[in-house]
Amino acid sequence: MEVNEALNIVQPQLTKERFAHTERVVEQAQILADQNGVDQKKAAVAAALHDYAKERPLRELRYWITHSTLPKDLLTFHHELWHGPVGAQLISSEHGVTCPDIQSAVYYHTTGKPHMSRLDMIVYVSDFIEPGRAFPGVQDIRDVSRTDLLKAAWMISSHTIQYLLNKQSRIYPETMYTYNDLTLKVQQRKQANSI
Ligand code: DGI
Ligand code: FE
Ligand code: FE
Repeated sequence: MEVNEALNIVQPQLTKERFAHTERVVEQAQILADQNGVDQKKAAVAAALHDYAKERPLRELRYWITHSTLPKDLLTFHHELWHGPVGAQLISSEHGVTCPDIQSAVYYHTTGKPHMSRLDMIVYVSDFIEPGRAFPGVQDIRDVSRTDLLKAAWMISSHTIQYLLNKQSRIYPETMYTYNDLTLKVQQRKQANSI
């Protein structure tokens, strides 16, 4: 699938604002793919599809989680977590996108997961740092992403957990596992470099 085809699939699913966010995530993902030796086209298609299910009604997202193999515990956590996993299913059932690498990047773009591929990290990071984002600290993460994808992903994971703790939100297990995995990888690399 070409990126323009992916964007054409997504556009009718999203508001103008959300589609503009998606286009910026695509551009950011192409830059990070180029810098990290990842297939640019694949990264662009995954980025284009990442929020495919974002604006489906909650009852529909709930329906797909209930009537599929998706983990049921999602339903006991914030509905913000639902659109990635459901989106990964819908791009396959509605548009035949079955590439496991793209599926994974869409599925895990909100929580991350342990042992993310470079493509997973590219979509996870691009979603957070695209130029429309104005979170406190985002500029630092943009700067780091230019040379260090792993560290940028770790900073995002850490930022997300701190943000959720500040709001006294519940943290989905996958979100915690991501933080633990990235923290270990960043620390192991630091140790290896200091030997
Ligand atoms: O879909 P986007 O808005 O572009 O971005 P996203 O899919 O990364 O969603 C980000 C939201 O998800 C953000 O408000 C933080 C929230 N989130 C991430 N992990 C968790 C979470 N919310 C809860 N309650 N628990 C989590 O573990
Ligand atoms: Fe999203
Ligand atoms: Fe997004």
